[in-house]
Amino acid sequence: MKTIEGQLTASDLKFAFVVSRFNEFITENLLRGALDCFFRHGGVEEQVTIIKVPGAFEIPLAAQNLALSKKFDAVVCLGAVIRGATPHFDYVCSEAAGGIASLALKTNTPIAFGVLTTDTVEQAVERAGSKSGNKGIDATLSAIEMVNLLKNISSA
Ligand code: INI
Repeated sequence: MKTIEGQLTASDLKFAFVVSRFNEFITENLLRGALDCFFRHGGVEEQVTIIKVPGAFEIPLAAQNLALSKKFDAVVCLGAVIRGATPHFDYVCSEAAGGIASLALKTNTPIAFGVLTTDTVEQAVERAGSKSGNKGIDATLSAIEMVNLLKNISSA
């Protein structure tokens, strides 16, 4: 019997972090958590590229170009979509989530979903470095694991 898993080590990995400016007071904290996670798992600054986009709706296009460039081992997508009074929220969420999910399969590249979709600002704050953790950390950890997992699968 054989089990294949991915190690949680980022040394030698090149990562791109796509961050939306919309709700920047939240996304800055997601990025802070994501970078801290990357460095604490052995990643180095020279291997990090940060890409800023206007809003979560624009994340998939930027992530697609990064993945297709083949210059990065993984792309971590960070954003915060907070429900307002109109259905705009639903369109932005579905474009961001659907776009990011299909990209990983289309480009065969680990693309992590660190986009908060919340009903309130408070819920977003809770998930960006306060009482419910930091989704930027979770997304980065899963990307690190997936990069190593894919390497292990191809060398199995
Ligand atoms: N973009 C976000 O990242 N979060 C939001 O909460 C949000 N809301 O609520 O409107 C949002 N809208 C902007 C959108 O992502 C695009 O940038 C815009 O529609 C231009 O294409």
